[in-house]
Amino acid sequence: MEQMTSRSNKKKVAVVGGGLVGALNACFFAKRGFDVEVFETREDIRQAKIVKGRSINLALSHRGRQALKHVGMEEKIISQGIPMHARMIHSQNGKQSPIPYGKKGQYILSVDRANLNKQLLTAAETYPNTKLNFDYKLQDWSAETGLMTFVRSDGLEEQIKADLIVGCDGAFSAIRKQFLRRSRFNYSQTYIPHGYMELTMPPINGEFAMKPNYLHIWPRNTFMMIALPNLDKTFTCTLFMPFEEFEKITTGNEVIEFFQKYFSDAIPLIGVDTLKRDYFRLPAQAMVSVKCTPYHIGDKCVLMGDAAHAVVPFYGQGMNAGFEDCIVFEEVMEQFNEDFSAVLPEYTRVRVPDDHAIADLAMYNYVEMRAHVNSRWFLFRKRVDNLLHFLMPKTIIPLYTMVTFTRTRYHECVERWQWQNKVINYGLLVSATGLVLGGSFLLIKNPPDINKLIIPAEKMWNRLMALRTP
Ligand code: FAD
Ligand code: EGO
Repeated sequence: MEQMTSRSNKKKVAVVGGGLVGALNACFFAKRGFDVEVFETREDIRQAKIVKGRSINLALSHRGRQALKHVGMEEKIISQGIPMHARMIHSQNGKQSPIPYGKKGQYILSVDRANLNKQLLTAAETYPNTKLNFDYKLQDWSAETGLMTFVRSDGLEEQIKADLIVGCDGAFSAIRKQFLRRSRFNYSQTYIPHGYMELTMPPINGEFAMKPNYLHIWPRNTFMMIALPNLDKTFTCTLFMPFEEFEKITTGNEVIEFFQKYFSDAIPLIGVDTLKRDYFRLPAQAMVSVKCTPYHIGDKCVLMGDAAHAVVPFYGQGMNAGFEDCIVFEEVMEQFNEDFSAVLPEYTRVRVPDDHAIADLAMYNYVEMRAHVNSRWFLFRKRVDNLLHFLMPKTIIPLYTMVTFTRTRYHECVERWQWQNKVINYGLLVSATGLVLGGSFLLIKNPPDINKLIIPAEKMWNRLMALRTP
């Protein structure tokens, strides 16, 4: 057994998973002076020769940015992101309509996942009290002793102990397996019927094929496609549809036929040959929603990011929520003087309602979008949202705005949204009542000539009678 080498009298924190949340969390713990070690299954992506074929990008918004700011990384990441000031809605006939996200400074950023991950790992490494270990796959750990067992690709096993284990190992977390064996641990996971596939839209004549500073959306009810811009002037298109539908398409010509029907404007932009090829490069990927509680075991272990709450990607909040987890943990650490036996239960208490709320909101968007949202409805809904906000800026704030551009606790966004809906419904009721009363008042003030009403009624009666055949 190997004890993590002590570089100070500070406690030792093992961060399991060197993905987005793990790498950021290492910075947070290192900044507080802990002895931090990160353990990541994969090789160091900064040295990886085989660059993965797909360049997936993500929408970074306010919550994620605030977390990056805490560790001094905001400016650097922003400078490598592409602002998206509005959605661009693509109608079936090819028409494009922009709908701004909000006021001028309100935009989301398209960032490259691999680049973000690399930058965060490098930032973590600059702290002298941090060590990164790649090719370390957590196999098992003991909730009693805190002893972790890692396997390496050469088959060797290593056992390591830490004062605190931070599980940031993603939606299929190995750390979470020990939680599942315990009493009073609640867990649910749901695979949705949709899968997703990423397709690259290359530049045309060295320029972006579409306007770059937008989140491009093709809402077609159950078939949805989005595109986010990349620094290399490509777009990454993500096609969402039921696995059943993915399976129906088996030849290149069927791909084109399908796109012809639903996303015809994208065919010349992606290119017929590229489309025929890329569609079959990788099978559609699954999406899972995971909710659980509590997030901790005693003073030993805590889950963050997708390990605690995988959400479906229909709000663009998964990473943002995971990054915000790090801020919330930091705040609780401050409040309870880094006493893990108090910090961990408090973290569960404050964070679970918010992570569960965003998991529900993301699932709600999925259900709503696949059921009724085509391009007309999308435009109508967002225009109504923007109009109501313009008329009553203090009272009505669109839900998407609260979630994306503020740090209002997710569960409060939901409560506030429900309250606003009541206000709007009350407003509609009052207007409708007003119309009826106003109409009645006008009728009383200017009573119509009774004969003008009776004569047409009589005529109608006679006609009806004439229709009667004995
Ligand atoms: P991960 O990124 O999954 O990282 C987990 C890490 O742990 C990995 O590096 C893995 O190798 C490692 N690991 C796993 N098991 C072990 C083990 N046993 N031992 C050691 N290491 C291990 N979020 C947004 O905010 N905006 C978006 O626009 C957005 N778009 C998305 C689109 C799609 C199609 C999908 C699927 C997700 C999207 N998300 C988005 C969500 C986002 O990808 C995740 O929330 C985010 O990656 C979570 O980070 P994480 O570090 O918790 O997990
Ligand atoms: C009526 C109209 C009801 C992710 C519109 C609901 C999500 C939902 C996947 C967009 C933006 C970042 C995203 C909006 C709605 C990312 C997002 C939205 C998608 C799909 C996404 C919006 C990556 C839902 N944000 N969003 O308001 O622009 O509205 F279309 Cl499929």
